[in-house]
Amino acid sequence: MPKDLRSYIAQVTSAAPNELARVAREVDPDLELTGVLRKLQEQNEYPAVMFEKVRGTEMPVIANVLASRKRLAIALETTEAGLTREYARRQHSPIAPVEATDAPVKEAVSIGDEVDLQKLPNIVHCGGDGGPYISSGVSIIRDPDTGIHNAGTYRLQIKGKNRLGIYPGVYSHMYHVQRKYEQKGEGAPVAIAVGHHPAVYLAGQYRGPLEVDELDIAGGLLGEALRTVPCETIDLSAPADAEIVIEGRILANVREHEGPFGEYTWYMGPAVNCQVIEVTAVTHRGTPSTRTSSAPIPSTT
Ligand SMILES: Cc1cc2nc3c(=O)[nH]c(=O)nc-3n(C[C@H](O)[C@H](O)[C@H](O)COP(=O)(O)O)c2cc1C
Ligand SMILES: [Mn+2]
Repeated sequence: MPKDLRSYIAQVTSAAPNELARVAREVDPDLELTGVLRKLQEQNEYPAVMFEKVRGTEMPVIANVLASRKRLAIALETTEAGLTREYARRQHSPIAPVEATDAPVKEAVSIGDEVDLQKLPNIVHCGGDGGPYISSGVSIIRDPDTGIHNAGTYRLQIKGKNRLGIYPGVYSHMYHVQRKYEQKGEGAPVAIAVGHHPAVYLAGQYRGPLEVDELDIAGGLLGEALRTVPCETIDLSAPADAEIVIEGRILANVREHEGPFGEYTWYMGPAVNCQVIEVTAVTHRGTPSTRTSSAPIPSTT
């Protein structure tokens, strides 16, 4: 069994059941999920929270996945005391991805006009946000000069059926690589994996030189090769065991109003003028083995 969000949830459920809370009743995607997290936070509690029913979508949502050292230790198969050392060891032991022969993420495929981002959980996180956001996707881009992959989490504003705002800071590799395409007048193919093993998210936070392939880092942190599969509509591969993959292109020479967004710092991140993704396909998984609902498990912060 490849390591993915589902295997990780199963691992947490057996190793530390108190680390996962479930909300069975329907919640409103507009501020209610984050309201629940905030209440827990006020009690100094940070369980992963599975929202089983979110109004307006078939998909459950899991939040707070990476919010405790105990759960991070479970993710890296170590102890809390050993976490830093094990992270460092894995970070320095990259493993190249392998192309998967089967791809759970292709169980449902929407291409072109079939794409509707509004069928995904459209979560409004904070009062004053510019709209619904996908706050924890791992966006993957490939350097057109070297073929090296870069991964990171950037806030993604849902702007319509097939349009996302993406805000890569000017310091980020994502920004730098996207500009390389733009200087040739080309859109930048990007694949966004939503819902995967925490190690894949940690790889997105890796800060190293541009020459390091962050899919190799994902493999190192996972402790096994990341399984990838070619995208449907762009020349790029994406994680085969993600819950959802969103494919598209960052449009060249287009900047649009995006934000504001209530940030992890507890301050409002201001509205900015930034890049836009035209989404060309959404693929996702079907029935999770760990639950009875017939939907994949995207995640949010
Ligand atoms: C939940 C979350 C949201 C983030 N949102 C953004 C964002 O909107 N823009 C950004 O530039 N960085 C954001 N970051 C930080 C980047 O993911 C991080 O700096 C990453 O290492 C950048 O990778 P890169 O330099 O390879 O592009 C976010 C991180 C997390 C965990
Ligand atoms: Mn990078």
